[in-house]
Parts: sequence; structure tokens; C-alpha cells
Amino acid sequence: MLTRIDHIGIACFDLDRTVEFYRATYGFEVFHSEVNEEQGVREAMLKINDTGDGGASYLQLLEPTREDSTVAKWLAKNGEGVHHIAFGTTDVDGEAADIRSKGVRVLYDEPRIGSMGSRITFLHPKDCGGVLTELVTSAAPQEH
Ligand code: MC0
Repeated sequence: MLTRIDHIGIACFDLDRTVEFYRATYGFEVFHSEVNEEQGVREAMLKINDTGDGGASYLQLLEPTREDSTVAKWLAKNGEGVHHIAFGTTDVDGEAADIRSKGVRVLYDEPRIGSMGSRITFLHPKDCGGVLTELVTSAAPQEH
């Protein structure tokens, strides 16, 4: 079951400047930041609220770390803005298999490592009404 909006991914050219915008405008603080070399992003997670499934919802601000990354490619074409949405589940493997059986392309054969040690996969935006969609199982606590 998908039980929360885990995060909304927002692509930006300058992470520090964008973090400052969200802090100064809304009062959101950085909960966690990291570089994900495999995905080619530097990211900041801004926690917005806890959710009823024991998890939380975040804004995920993403700056590309290399020109050939998916986010750099997307920014070059679209400029800054909402890049993807992510749904949280306790079972990313099961959800991915179920969604694949419905004819939606799941981009990874096996989930990869995402923010804060989570396990993630993506659904092709062309099969999801133009929305790049991510599935997330948080690392810990195990309910997320
Ligand atoms: C591409 N397209 C999108 C899109 N990215 N549509 C909506 N939202 C997006 N974010 C569209 C393009 O406009 C194009 O449509 C078509 O999909 C093919 O795109 P492309 O630019 O030719 O690029 P591809 O095919 O090489 O790659 C697209 C694909 C890729 C979705 C497969 O971006 C991908 O693998 N994404 C998943 C990984 C990712 O995005 N990682 C960054 C976040 P037209 O109509 O022009 O043909 S990492 C992250 O978020 C982690 C750290 C985490 O959450 O923990």
C-alpha cells in the first residue's frame, strides 16, 4: 500500500540559494542533506509534516552534480520547478511489481539507494500522465 506523499522533488540550479528561499519565505529548515553520486544530485530534505503511517512528508530540493545527470538534463529543458513526486510504502519491491503488472514501466529492476538510506524506484513519466513518480521505502524506522 502507498500510504503517504513521501516527498516532492524540486529541481534547482543553486541548492544553497533555494534552501534560503524556502527558509526565508516559509520558515522550512533543512532536516537532512547529502550527495547521491549515483543519481547525480546534491539534495536537501525539508521536513514538512509527520504522516499517519509513522513516516513524514518532505520537500526535496535537488541540484545536479554533473551535466549528464537526469536532473541537469531536465533543468536544461524545463528550467527550475517540480521534477517528481514520491509515494511512501513499507514495501517498495511489492508495489513496484504490482504496478509493473499493470503495464507501467518501472525504471529499475531492483530498488536503488535514495535519500537517507531509503530504497527507491521510479515509474516512467510517459506512463504516469507526464509525472515522474518515485516509490520510497524509508530506511528507518522500519515502518516508513
Ligand atoms: C523526463 N521527462 C519527464 C521528466 N524527465 N517528464 C516529466 N517529469 C520529468 N522529471 C520526459 C521528457 O520530457 C521526455 O519527453 C521523456 O520523458 C524522455 O526524457 P529524456 O529527457 O529524453 O530523458 P531519458 O529518457 O534519458 O530519461 C527520462 C527518465 C530519467 C525519466 C527515464 O529522467 C530517469 O531515469 N529518471 C529517474 C531518476 C531521476 O530522475 N533521478 C533524479 C532524482 P518528450 O515528450 O520530450 O519525449 S534522484 C532522487 O530523487 C533520489 C535521490 C531520492 O529521491 O532519494
